[in-house]
Amino acid sequence: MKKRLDEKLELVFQDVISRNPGEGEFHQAVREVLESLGPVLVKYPEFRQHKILERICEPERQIIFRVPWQDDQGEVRINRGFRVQFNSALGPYKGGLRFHPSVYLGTIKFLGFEQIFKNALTGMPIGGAKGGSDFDPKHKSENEIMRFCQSFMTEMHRHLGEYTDVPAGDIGVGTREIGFMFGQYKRLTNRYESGVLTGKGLDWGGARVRREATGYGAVFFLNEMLKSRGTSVEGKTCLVSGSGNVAIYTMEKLQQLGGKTVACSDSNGVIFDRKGLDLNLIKQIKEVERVRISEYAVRQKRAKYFPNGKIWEIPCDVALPCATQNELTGKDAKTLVKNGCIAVAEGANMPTTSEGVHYFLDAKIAFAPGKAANAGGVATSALEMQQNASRDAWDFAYTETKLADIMKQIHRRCHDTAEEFGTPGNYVNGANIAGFLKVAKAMAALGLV
Ligand code: NDP
Ligand code: 2IT
Repeated sequence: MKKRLDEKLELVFQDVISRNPGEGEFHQAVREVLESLGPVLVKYPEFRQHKILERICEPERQIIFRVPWQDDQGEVRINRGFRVQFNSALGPYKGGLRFHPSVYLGTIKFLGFEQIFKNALTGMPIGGAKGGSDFDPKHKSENEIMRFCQSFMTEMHRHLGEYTDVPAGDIGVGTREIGFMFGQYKRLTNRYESGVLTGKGLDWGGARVRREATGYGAVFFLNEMLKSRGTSVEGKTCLVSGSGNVAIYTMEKLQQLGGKTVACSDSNGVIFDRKGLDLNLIKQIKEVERVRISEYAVRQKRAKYFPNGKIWEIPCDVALPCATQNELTGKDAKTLVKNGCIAVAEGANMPTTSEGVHYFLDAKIAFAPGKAANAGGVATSALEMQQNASRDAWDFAYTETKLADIMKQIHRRCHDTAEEFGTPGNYVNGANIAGFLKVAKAMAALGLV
């Protein structure tokens, strides 16, 4: 059930609803942060005077633009592009680009809002932003993807820069798309400005471990959380939803640490392999051939494919939702806990509905919210910016050690902050409060801007 907000926070929330009508996910993300902040405003009354909350809920800049392109038949197509530059108190705007037909302004605002606190939690100098388009990359040829990316960047380039705004990937945007956009940015600006995008290929300014970072980071966080409860990933049976970038490298790190993933999914269905999924086969299907996950059951006979199946009904010790927002409901949370699940780490952004989150918190299982658990991706993006700025390229082991350290620190920060504010073990409060405090203090110091 929803937590009550105190009167002043309720007013802030109602104002957000009336200023941003119809943007349900954005309201949800704001409410979830506000629910944690009551005790913070008691301790720091100056934040009220500076109207930090009202300011933090209003993006610094929102850009919406037309993206015209031509398909392979010569037909003109029109999509809508977005970049919401939410907060730059800690550094240049930073956050991914999502290409998915469901994208509208409310999606980008919710993701940009989450990104502010996530980026603050990493301890790196990066502000919060998000962008994307309602373009559907499915069933498009490589040439169509390239033409779309070029058109998208033709408008967006004027708003970017290594000191201004640095996008990366998200759903539907990986190294291939970042390459097409980087090529167009370079052409338009006549600058080889590596630091303007992250998630680049290793041959042209990319950083080792960025591809793996979000998934690896989520498992590092999960393991820290389990260790603080006297156990670890080793020997655990795991569910990982999705089968994209985050899901694949979540499964890889789980496997390296002795966990067994028995199921993953895509938007069409669920794959179940009781002996543990064959990661090489998944990579072949998703990264090389770029086809549907149902193909796994065609090639691995012992596996079962459930079209439209519900992954959260499979018994597990640990669940990692790594696909999309609100994919794990209150009912799913109940089923998971009933089946013995002891920990949930969100690889995706806001994959658990607010009912689900409250259910997990009340059940006192270990629950890691996305803004903490999936921060390894953007943290490694910041490491990529660092390498670009010094024209350096670190090796895999060194970079992975840095990522592991960062995730450990984020865990510690969330853990200790939850305790300090009277809710030990509540990583939702820990992450919201620790992230908020860092940004709020910087905003107060920078004056009324
Ligand atoms: P990908 O595009 O690589 O993969 C997305 C996966 O999620 C696919 O399996 C996709 O299935 C599934 N999916 C997407 N939308 C839906 C939907 N509406 N319903 C059901 N399944 C869906 O994206 P990523 O792995 O990069 O991103 C996954 C999540 O992780 C997102 O929430 C993203 O915001 C978050 N994230 C990503 C980071 C990164 O570095 N990439 C960093 C931090 C968070 P299908 O192919 O059928 O669409
Ligand atoms: O949600 C996220 O943190 C991302 N998609 C990654 C952002 C980034 O800039 O690396």
